[in-house]
Amino acid sequence: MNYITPPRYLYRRAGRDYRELIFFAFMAAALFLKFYFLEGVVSSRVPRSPLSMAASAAFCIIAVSLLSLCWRRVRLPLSLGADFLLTLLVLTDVLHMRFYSDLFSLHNIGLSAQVADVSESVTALISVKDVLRFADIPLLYLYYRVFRRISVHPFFRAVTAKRLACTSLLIALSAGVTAWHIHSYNRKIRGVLRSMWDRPAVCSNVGAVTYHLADTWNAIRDLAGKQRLRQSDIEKTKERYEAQIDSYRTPPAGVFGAAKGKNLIVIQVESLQQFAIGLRFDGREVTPNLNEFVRNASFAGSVYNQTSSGNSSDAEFLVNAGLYPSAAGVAYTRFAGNSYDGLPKYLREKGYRTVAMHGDKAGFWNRGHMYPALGFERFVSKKDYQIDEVIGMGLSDASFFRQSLAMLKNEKQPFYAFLITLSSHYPFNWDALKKRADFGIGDYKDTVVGNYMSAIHYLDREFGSFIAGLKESGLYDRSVIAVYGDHTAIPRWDAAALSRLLGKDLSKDHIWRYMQRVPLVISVPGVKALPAGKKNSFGLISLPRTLSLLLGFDLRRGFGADIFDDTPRPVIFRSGSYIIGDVFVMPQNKSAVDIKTGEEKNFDEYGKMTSLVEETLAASDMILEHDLMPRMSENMKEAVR
Ligand code: GP9
Ligand code: MN
Repeated sequence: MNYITPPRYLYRRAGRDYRELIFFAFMAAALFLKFYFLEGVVSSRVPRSPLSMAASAAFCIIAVSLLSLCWRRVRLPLSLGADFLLTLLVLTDVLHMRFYSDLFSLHNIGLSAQVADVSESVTALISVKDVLRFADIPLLYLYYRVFRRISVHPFFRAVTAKRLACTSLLIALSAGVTAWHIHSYNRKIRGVLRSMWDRPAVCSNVGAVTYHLADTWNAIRDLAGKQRLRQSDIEKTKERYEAQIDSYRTPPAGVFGAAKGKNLIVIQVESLQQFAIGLRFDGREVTPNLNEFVRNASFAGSVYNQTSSGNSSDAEFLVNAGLYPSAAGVAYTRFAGNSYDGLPKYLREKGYRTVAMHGDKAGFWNRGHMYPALGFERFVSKKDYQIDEVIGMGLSDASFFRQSLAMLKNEKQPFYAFLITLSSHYPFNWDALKKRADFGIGDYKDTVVGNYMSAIHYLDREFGSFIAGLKESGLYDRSVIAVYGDHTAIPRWDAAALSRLLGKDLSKDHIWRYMQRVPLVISVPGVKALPAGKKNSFGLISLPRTLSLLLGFDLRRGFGADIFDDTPRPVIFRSGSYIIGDVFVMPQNKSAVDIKTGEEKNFDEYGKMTSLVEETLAASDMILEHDLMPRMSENMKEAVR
């Protein structure tokens, strides 16, 4: 083969040979551009931080520098191979963004097939432009072939001490800058790289490469932390699980099948805390529509917030999987590959159409992968709604309720519709929200508590329209409607403002703890009052069984007993503390206190209950970690008919 000899000035200056340097500089630039454009695709959905580019540039420099220090003979194949693999990663992300509006995660490997509306094959997704992302690889190879022959010196040179020192310095500098950036981001939003609540947002802040490094680190941690599963573990887990199921009671008269054949509409309201219900400000009701819903409801009470670092997704998980949040990381992002046996799957088996609706991206909290795993047939997410009004993180509640109602009217019945609202999200001061909702908060203007009142007042107004629409369409009388808050809203550092608003001192621990409740309101057509337990406290984990009993199904799955069961049972929190009746027990501090009066109780009396709580959390964790749900549900017969 005849090569054209390139002019020397292209690769030699002042007696120095720059062929190799040009090779690696070109490779680094090409890689950087690939990540740069990928981050461009991602940031069409979330704002991009300029530092994300710096992080990706630093990574490209590090990767290429390391390759340039490898043994000469393997430098070329290693470099081209690494380029190919990184390009493949970029392409995988681009395809994921196209379909899921989300980035690829190691935790989701093999889950793509679960998403019902992804029917096209991967090849149909790829365009010619995508293949061009690999173009630098043959170009680099060609460059090497052409330039290697034109000098008696080898193309790839030996690593001298000077070169080693310069490259190491470059690596150290790049690594230092990246590490500092990642550290400050992780500090600003605590634990974000572990929980990965919004992968595109993480990517847009720390860069695509850093996102993948964090994702890989999480996967390694999870794998390394996974204990070997022994037969005795399975037996212990099964024993606890079955004991829990066996402890379920036959509900009191008037509960089982009170809403037989009806639809189920569950509305998870963002940050709806118990104190907001019935709250008046300046003589005006903050939530007039919710208050009316409460007045007409068959059950209106409160349950304790049991969520952990998964926030909204943990609330959904408690209600739909009947399991506790994950001990480490977030169940939704770590365990979407598991089999679940909760409410949606169960109702689907019973002939219900199961639909989840939420006006945010399908990738947020990994919902796009998690919902099919939980048994939802359809997920209506941001891409399915007409985005005609945005508040904060996604579609406004007004538009969300309006469009969801229109869809539900056409849904096959009976259905289970799970609706998650969004606009009343912390910090409650979205500009668009302020424009849409001016509650007149007086001297609470610009405070968290004041903004919260406005946000919840706005939610309440749109909730009212939704209920009116349900009534008009006849769906109200054909549906059980359950409304609850996903978790609390006001952080403890703002307790003083809340104290002022409510006119009571919230500074004591037990009183603050008692405030950590969210409302639970259930409307059953034609039922005035449900005989719910009065002595016991409950958590969101009680919902699956509660709702199934009303629909006439004896769901014997998950760790939550129903709210009609008044036998003393603990409301278990992820930390290992729990509430039994009105006593809050903190085994970590060996303390027990009456949550209503503040009276200290004798902790030693709670030894047995504490062991039960430990065993229950351990069983729930074991089920999650080792995907044991299918083995738990064997032989679970329905007792109530
Ligand atoms: C976004 C929303 C997140 O989809 O559900 O809420 P959060 O988990 O941050 O409370
Ligand atoms: Mn939430």
